[in-house]
Amino acid sequence: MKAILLAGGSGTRLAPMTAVVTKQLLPIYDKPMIYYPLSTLLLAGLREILIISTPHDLPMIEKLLGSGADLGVSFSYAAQPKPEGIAQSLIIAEKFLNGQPCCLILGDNIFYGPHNGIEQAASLTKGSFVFAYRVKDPERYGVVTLDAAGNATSIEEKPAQPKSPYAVTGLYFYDSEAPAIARSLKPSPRGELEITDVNRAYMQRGELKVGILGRGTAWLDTGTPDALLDAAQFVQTIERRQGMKIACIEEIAFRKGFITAAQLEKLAERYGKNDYGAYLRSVLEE
Ligand code: TTP
Repeated sequence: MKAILLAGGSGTRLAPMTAVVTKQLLPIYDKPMIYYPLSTLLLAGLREILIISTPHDLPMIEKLLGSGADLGVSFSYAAQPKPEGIAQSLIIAEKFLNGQPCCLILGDNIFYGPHNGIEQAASLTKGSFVFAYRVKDPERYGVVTLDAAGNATSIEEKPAQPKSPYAVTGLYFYDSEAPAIARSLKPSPRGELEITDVNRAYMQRGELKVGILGRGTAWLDTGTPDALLDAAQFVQTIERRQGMKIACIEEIAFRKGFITAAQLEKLAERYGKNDYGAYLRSVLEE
């Protein structure tokens, strides 16, 4: 399965922090935001990743992440000229996907906790799979209801009266039909190709499965100043307590066997004596 990391958008809620740089390059505690969704993909074993951002931000993201070769993975890059919706990423990615199923993750979503469900979803070949998470303010998200077998029974974008507390998270798995479905959509009143409409199309075919991320999992989005700070403090709390890093992409690449110890050592050298470099060396010594 191939993966798409969508890291554009306008970031209006975070302005002026996003006046000259995409939110995905803002820090969440000790690393750029984009490392977090990227780590989710790597932990799921996905190694062929298309990164989509604005024409302005794409060169900076490419400078940060490069070809992926030093992590034993492959990054490709594509621009989304205007933020015309999350579902548009499936159209932009169509050539890259080349008829394969895909995983789409949003650049401002942080997942922390057991990853087994996500790894399993990455073997999907037919239909679609999304993750739902219980939140206090479902009206801000796509909201889904499901039956006992995990089939979606309704899905609505930002409903005034949510039918359930379950928000659809920014991690989606689709079969090879997704780009064609996205192409068949009309823009919503807010002028976007809505990912909820892609999901609804699958639901209408009886092909939208929903997995609940349990209360032992943290799903954070980072679109507002408060959410950004909450996420940073969450990461700081766990990292300080455990002495282990969340979303350290070099460590993940090593533990997954994408790179050798010698390659990790070389990556550590980049950071000299700073804490990040020391951490990478501690992984090697373990
Ligand atoms: P949003 O948070 O919905 O939008 P935004 O990032 O533009 O922020 P704001 O609402 O404050 O203006 O986007 C969710 C994620 O999807 C985020 O990582 C950006 C990304 N995105 C795109 O890359 N292109 C798009 O067209 C849209 C709508 C979102």
